[in-house]
Amino acid sequence: MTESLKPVKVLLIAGLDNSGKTSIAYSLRGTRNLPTFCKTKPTVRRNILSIRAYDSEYIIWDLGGQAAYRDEYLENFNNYFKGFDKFIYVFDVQDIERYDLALEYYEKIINLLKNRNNVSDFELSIFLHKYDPDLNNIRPNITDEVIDDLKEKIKKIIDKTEFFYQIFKTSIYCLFDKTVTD
Ligand SMILES: Nc1nc2c(ncn2[C@@H]2O[C@H](COP(=O)(O)OP(=O)(O)O)[C@@H](O)[C@H]2O)c(=O)[nH]1
Ligand SMILES: [Mg+2]
Repeated sequence: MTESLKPVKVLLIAGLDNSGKTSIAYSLRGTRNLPTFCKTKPTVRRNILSIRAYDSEYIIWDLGGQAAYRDEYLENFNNYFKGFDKFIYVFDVQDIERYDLALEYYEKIINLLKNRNNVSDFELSIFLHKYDPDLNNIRPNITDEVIDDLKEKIKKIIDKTEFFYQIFKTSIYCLFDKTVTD
């Protein structure tokens, strides 16, 4: 009997440098321990992780976010943005000074994707990342209004009626959950 081929799902993660892409990739892989997070260095070009879970194989392409790489991806867009099932774009909510730059990069990617015929071949998720549980205390300047304003700007770039996507608040610091049950 021949073993049936396992489906492969490809996830592509992009965003500015330091937005948390590599940490998210490790979290998705389940390597969520402290030494792993302490080891993350700026990603050189791209980082590829492979994960086997249940009866599928997942490949995560983590695209390095520094300016030189961003330019390279946009210039040779079709070499990098091809054959993926899910695209995750990461905004660092704690990096208010670079919201505009992050939006600009996001818009450029979306416009290039829109110019293709197969825009609906994949799912799009947007992560408002570093939305840590104690964000209100550690960064009181990041108010609900600031986040809402960012969300509005994201929605203006591409409307959900044109292409469906979801926006999530994410953080790597949610590993331990404590809920009263009794
Ligand atoms: N506060 C906070 N820091 C994070 C979070 N995720 C990643 N970081 C930190 O952000 C920095 C950049 O992370 P990294 O994954 O290398 O970002 P990348 O350049 O986008 O791959 C590191 O110091 C991480 O520890 C998060 O959810 N909350
Ligand atoms: Mg990285």
